[in-house]
Amino acid sequence: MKTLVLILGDQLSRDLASLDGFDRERDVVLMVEVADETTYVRHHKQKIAFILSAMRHFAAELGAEGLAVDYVRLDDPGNTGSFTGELARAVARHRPDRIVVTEPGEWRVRRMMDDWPLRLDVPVDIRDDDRFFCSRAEFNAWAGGRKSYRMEFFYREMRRRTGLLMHGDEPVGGRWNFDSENRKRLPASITPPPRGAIAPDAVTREVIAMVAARFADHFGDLDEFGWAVTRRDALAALARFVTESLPFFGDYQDAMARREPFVFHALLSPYLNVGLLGAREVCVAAEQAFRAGDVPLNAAEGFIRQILGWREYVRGIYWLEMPGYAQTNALSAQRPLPWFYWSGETAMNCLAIAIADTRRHAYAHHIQRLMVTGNFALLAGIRPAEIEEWYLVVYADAYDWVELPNTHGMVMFADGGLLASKPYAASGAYIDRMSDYCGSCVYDPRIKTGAGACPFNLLYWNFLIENRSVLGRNPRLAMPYRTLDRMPSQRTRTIVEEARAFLDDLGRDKPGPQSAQP
Ligand code: DLZ
Repeated sequence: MKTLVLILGDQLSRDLASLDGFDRERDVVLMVEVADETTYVRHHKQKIAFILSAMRHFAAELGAEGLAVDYVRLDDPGNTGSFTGELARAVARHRPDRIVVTEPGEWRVRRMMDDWPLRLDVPVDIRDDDRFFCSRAEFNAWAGGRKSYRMEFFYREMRRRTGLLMHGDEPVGGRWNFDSENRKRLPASITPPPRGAIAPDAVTREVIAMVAARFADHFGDLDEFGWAVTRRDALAALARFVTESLPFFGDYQDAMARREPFVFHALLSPYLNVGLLGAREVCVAAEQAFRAGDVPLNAAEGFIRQILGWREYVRGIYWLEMPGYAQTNALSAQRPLPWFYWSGETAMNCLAIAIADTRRHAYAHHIQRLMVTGNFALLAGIRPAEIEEWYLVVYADAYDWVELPNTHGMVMFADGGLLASKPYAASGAYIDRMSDYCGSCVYDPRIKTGAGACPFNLLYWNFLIENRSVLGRNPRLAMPYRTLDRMPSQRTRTIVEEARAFLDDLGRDKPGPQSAQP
């Protein structure tokens, strides 16, 4: 039986389920660069260059191993621009008895696959993506019957199941979670290691030139492209992270610094999400470094929790709750995304820095995403679908399965608390405590209202006031609501007035209603 194995751009793993049983004598791998995938949202230029270059390298590696690979480039004549169209052409070329594919990461593509057997007149075998610790069926079994889900309980279950950082039945160190030790500000005396950017090779340079020409009007710069595009280089990046950054990762996990866009973060998420690295090997590397005494427990645990806990948890929720999940809007947020998310032109220094970092690197670290760009979108009541698209566009690691729950649930609380127990709303004081951004800002986080007041302060209290009917009884917000209730009514009136004036002004920086994203 001749099999055509379709490998998608985020399935670049040699141990992919769809490659199981591949017959080198008969079978063919198909990989396709298609316009639909490069433009269904207007991805950051670096994201496109990263994926296409990694795809080309992966195809070459399979070819060098002796597998027959049919690779369609974006500018190949006759390229139909879609997965379905390219599969139809490949079926005509190869006349396979069946198509095998690993289930995709996105609901959108999964729906597309439902049509393939009929459209292509070939049976299609869609295999589970077993590159995750927790299968979709296992997650559904865990979630079954719960009204809301909590990452912490899922994470403990996963620690028990995998034995990672376990001592028998007990968590190593006697606690499951060391988050409270991971909130230090970055002192001036500590300099994180340089990023370890990888110089683009000839293949990557060719892709970069093509992306620069074809996607010139997409957001983002290509100049500092430094991503690994092969498994070998991704493994080297992992090794480098474990020795140079992981020892400090825990302490400074939440820190933000003007001149340090990466602090001690791993920058491994793009590699994990396209399959150049596996979740298990990454967690095992962190655990081994801890057990060897090279890395403190708060660092190893904090890092492993992101992958074994959070990453698996959001994927489980995505597949469990889609497609309805994307439609909810618990806080009825309706404001359009301010233009400065694309231009970076805002007087709020923290936002300007996070957006500039994003433009340069197709990357911002977790706390910039959650507590700066995300916190602002939450407090300003940005329409969830607009900020979700922004996150999907701008980050090299963003795919719907991981971006949507993180933004819709964790950042925007648009699911009403299904995924997280409270909205991550914070005033300017939080940003000031965790960063060096505020010192050079025109706004002052210590000023609550009036001239120079940090907009995050106004918006924070205004957010609590405006959303009282939904959030007022949330036990995790009891303290801020008590503080609010003790405020003199004149003060709350001033806050609301000034917050509204600020929000009304936000739309004015946008060049025009239908203006394309840059
Ligand atoms: C994100 C992306 C881009 C930009 N381009 C391609 C492509 O040309 N070919 C491809 O196979 N995959 C691409 N991808 C990744 C897909 O969008 C991703 O595989 C699906 O969204 C399923 O998760």
